[in-house]
Amino acid sequence: MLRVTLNGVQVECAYDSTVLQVLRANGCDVPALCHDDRLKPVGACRLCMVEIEGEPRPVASCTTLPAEGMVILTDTPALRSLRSTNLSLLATHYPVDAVQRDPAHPFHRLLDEYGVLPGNQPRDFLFHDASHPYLGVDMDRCISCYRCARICDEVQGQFVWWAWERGARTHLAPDGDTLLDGGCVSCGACVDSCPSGALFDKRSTKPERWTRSTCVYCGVGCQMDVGSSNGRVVQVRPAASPVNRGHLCVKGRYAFEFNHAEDRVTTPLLRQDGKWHAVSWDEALDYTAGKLQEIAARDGSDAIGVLGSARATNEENYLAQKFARVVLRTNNVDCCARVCHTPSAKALKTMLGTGAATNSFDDIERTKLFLLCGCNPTENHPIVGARIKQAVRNGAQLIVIDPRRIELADYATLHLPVRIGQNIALFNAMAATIIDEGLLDHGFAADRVEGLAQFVEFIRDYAPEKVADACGIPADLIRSAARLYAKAKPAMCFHGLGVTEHTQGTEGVMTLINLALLTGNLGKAGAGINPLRGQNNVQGAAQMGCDPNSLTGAQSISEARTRFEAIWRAPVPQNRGLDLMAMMDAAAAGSFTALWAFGYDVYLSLANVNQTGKALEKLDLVIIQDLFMNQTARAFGHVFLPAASVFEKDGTFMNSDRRVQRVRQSVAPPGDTRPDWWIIQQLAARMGHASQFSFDSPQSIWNEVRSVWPAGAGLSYSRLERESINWPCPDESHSGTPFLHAGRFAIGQRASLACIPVMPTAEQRDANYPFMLTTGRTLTHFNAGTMTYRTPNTQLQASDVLDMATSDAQRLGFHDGEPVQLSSRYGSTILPLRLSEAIQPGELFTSFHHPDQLINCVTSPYRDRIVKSPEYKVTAVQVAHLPQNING
Ligand SMILES: Nc1nc2c(c(=O)[nH]1)N[C@H]1C(S)=C(S)[C@@H](COP(=O)(O)OP(=O)(O)OC[C@H]3O[C@@H](n4cnc5c(=O)[nH]c(N)nc54)[C@H](O)[C@@H]3O)O[C@H]1N2
Ligand SMILES: Nc1nc2c(c(=O)[nH]1)N[C@H]1C(S)=C(S)[C@@H](COP(=O)(O)OP(=O)(O)OC[C@H]3O[C@@H](n4cnc5c(=O)[nH]c(N)nc54)[C@H](O)[C@@H]3O)O[C@H]1N2
Ligand code: SF4
Ligand code: SF4
Ligand code: FES
Ligand SMILES: [Mo]
Repeated sequence: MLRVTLNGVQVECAYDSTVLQVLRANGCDVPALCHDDRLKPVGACRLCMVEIEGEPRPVASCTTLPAEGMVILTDTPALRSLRSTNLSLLATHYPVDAVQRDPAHPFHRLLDEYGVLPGNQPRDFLFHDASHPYLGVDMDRCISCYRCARICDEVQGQFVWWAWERGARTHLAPDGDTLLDGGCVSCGACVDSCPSGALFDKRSTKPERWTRSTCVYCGVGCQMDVGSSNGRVVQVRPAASPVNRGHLCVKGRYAFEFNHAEDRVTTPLLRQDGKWHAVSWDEALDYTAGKLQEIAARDGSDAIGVLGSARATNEENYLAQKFARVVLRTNNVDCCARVCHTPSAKALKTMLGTGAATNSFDDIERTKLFLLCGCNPTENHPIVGARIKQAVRNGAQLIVIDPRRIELADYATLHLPVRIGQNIALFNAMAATIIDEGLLDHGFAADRVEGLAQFVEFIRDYAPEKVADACGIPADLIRSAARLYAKAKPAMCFHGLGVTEHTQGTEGVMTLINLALLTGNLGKAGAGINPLRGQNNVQGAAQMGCDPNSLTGAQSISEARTRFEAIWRAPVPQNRGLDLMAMMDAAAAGSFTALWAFGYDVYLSLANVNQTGKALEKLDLVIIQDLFMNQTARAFGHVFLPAASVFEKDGTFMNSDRRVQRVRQSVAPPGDTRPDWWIIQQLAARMGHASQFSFDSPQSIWNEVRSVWPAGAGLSYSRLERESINWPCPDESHSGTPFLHAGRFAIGQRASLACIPVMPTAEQRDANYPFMLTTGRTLTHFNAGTMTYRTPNTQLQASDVLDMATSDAQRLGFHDGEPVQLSSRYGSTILPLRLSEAIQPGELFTSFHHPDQLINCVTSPYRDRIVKSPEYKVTAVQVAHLPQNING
């Protein structure tokens, strides 16, 4: 620590702080208009000036470091006069009427404090844009601090704002007619940083209170402050946390209006004679309990199943699986992790011993190289995407393996547009290169790797030259990628559904783990194999035990049975539980008759709608617990239980890098909606299990979770209040585990390499179905679309679109924007076509978010060979003009 004298008082400060930080830490409030903690200081506005003894002139405190014994003055007549002069220069063009309209604005108060009148001088040029649904622009109020441009460059990495012209004519504007034309992704960071009101949120209701919580959308787990007024969410602001560091994406920041949508279901509903009727909770719960008991007596416990929700809290998912096991007496419980990263969890658990991301997001700034495989972070995990971009700008290298030229491919050292479905051939060829060219990490292999000799034999068949044609990647590019990955240390791998959602999904992840084992990229900072998990709590839903084969904490039923039986005071069922896909198959076959799905739109989101429909229509009881009448409820529901949203309840989520973070209630649940945990407990009580389901709060549920899950025992609510901890965290003095497998794997000293031969999927192109379709996501919409399509994000994107290579479109006479018929061997839908340079000829891409387009009409019935995730990423299709377009 250093000691300095601040306005006559001695204070201590850290070596690496700036003088401005010292002032602020000591409650000394100097104006600092061009400063933002998230940005590199530039010292441009000259308002934060201070006098330092021995310095001939005042200095900018934001760009000055303290020194031992420094004597600092912040408020002298000379400084006040200097600030006043500088402020009037900044306000030369500032409009007077803006001040009159809103005198309480911080910038206007500052003008007032320094007696500065806005100059009100006309401007030569002004950028106007009234078209953005969220961002308001009034560049008349720009004071040229460039915070918008800097935060857009330095944090979001979008480079939308440019300073045009010189001297007095200098002005900020995007390179395009509108912000969106200029590449804006609507993150709101520039609005957040702008001190003058030139950029502002169009939705202007002032919050009465702010509540710290976790984002309701993706698995990044951004921390946010939710502003509410009159029982409504009216604003969201980013919070400083290790995950998002004061930044959000368009969904977290702006897409909250679904919460107050007019068609939010706010009373329990029962379907009678084909029509929904509003009923009381007593009626709904009595009916549901009675029906479940009747079905259990008639068809047996194993004819019933529960699907937990990746959108609900850990506490609620814990209760959901406990309900299945204790009340229904079945292990038939699963969640939508089945369809996305169960392959990752299975591969990581099998090979390394823990089925979760090995490293933490903190390592993004520590790694030398990113290997991105089948994930699209700038759209699907935007805060991770933005951090990767900045790390690459700061010198890290990047390899992108994705059939499409995703945004990050523009930043990549190498982009390998692997042919859809050919990951394993490619990853094996990279492994073959590492062996062949002597790039193996010998020390690591000797210490920690098993099965090398056998692997060396096996991998000979996968020399890049042998598989290049199949993967669609030239052999020398495969070799370059392998060399780059093997030589840059540490190297960090992130992967997504482009690896997992295949018939060889689990095996695809195993071949990635091989690469990390061969190069020693495990058990250290800045390395690892990291699935980018999907929803806000998909990691948690599975970890809490919404999985037929494991109990809370991914503990095997046979090993952990005694612990759970003691705490639950009930036997853990003996049956081999059905996973989600097995439940569907059993339903179609008639041996599974009741399903309770909460926060999961099964019908819309499972592959092959036709097949899903045939299963769901056979069920005698479909209980849906959701915010909205989702597609499953609409078509097949018998009971609808209206749930409170994430904004309306307390609890915790578990993010992609194993952090448990608090969710806090901001507004009251509307109408008769109730938190999922309340609903589950009520039903359990009606079915004779009140004593095991009598928790009075999410915290008391969480304390039971901690008692059954040793690796989570240290994560008390009181710690979560002030810390962000990655599990394993076995006790309250443990500081958490940012990276796994240090020194030793969870599975043992050594991990075994996996010899995985390529087994082509049965889904192949032919003359009738000449295109290969892959499906995924877009930035502005989220999964089943129930939430984002009820927000102004629809103005950013109105529907799913089909991306086709421009060369294919020209060859076949398709036009940009034309609605086309997309058909596979399984079904058909209509959607607009978009010409794209990002997609390879012969391949197509679309998202699956819009309920009307129901893309899963088209996807195939094939599944991962090991954990059964649907093969959403590979479908042979044809594209045709609509009849009216041919005629007209
Ligand atoms: N904006 C937004 N964000 C989301 C979601 C959302 O709906 N919208 N959903 C959330 C959820 S649930 C999840 S699971 C995550 C998923 O996040 P990601 O894993 O990033 O999701 P996808 O877009 O489905 O697929 C990623 C990439 O796989 C590529 N791909 C397709 N086939 C192949 C292949 O054969 N090989 C390789 N190497 N790549 C291939 C696609 O081109 C695509 O760019 O996103 C989460 N975040
Ligand atoms: N073609 C194709 N299909 C896919 C995929 C793909 O890549 N391609 N990806 C698959 C993947 S990875 C996933 S994860 C699934 C996602 O599919 P889903 O899990 O069905 O989609 P979500 O939109 O995440 O959320 C489901 C429901 O949760 C509700 N909900 C939100 N918050 C709460 C809450 O607090 N309580 C309750 N009870 N309900 C709540 C929402 O209203 C919504 O109806 O889609 C899969 N489908
Ligand atoms: S909203 Fe985000 S992407 Fe758009 S201009 Fe502002 S900082 Fe840049
Ligand atoms: S990156 Fe994910 S968690 Fe963060 S604001 Fe966006 S949707 Fe929310
Ligand atoms: S805040 Fe220090 S010069 Fe602007
Ligand atoms: Mo997912």
